[in-house]
Amino acid sequence: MTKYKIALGLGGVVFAAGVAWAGATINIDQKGLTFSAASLAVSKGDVVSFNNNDSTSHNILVTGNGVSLNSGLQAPGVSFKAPFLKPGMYQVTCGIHPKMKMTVTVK
Ligand SMILES: [Cu+2]
Repeated sequence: MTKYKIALGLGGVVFAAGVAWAGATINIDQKGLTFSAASLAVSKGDVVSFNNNDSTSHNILVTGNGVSLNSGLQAPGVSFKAPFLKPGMYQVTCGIHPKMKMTVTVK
C-alpha cells in the first residue's frame, strides 16, 4: 500500500494527509486542449492522474463537495494526481483554458 502525503485544499484544510489507501489510478490525458473524457465515474479512494500530453502548460482545478485542488502550473509531460475521497460530483477545469472541462463522479 502506498502512502500519499498531500496537503492541498481550501481554507487550510489538509486533504488526505498521511492517509493510506488502495484506490485505483485512472488516467485522463490532456491533449489538444481537451480532456480525454468529458465525464468519469470513479470509486471513493481512487486517484485520477491528469497527464499533460500537450505542448503547452495547463492548470488543473478540481472543485466540489468542499474540496478544492489546484495543480499549479502543470508543464507539458507532467502528471497531476488527484485523490477523490468523498462521494459526489466534481468539476474539473483548466485555469488557463476555461473551455477544458470535465466532471468526475465519485461513488
Ligand atoms: Cu489548459
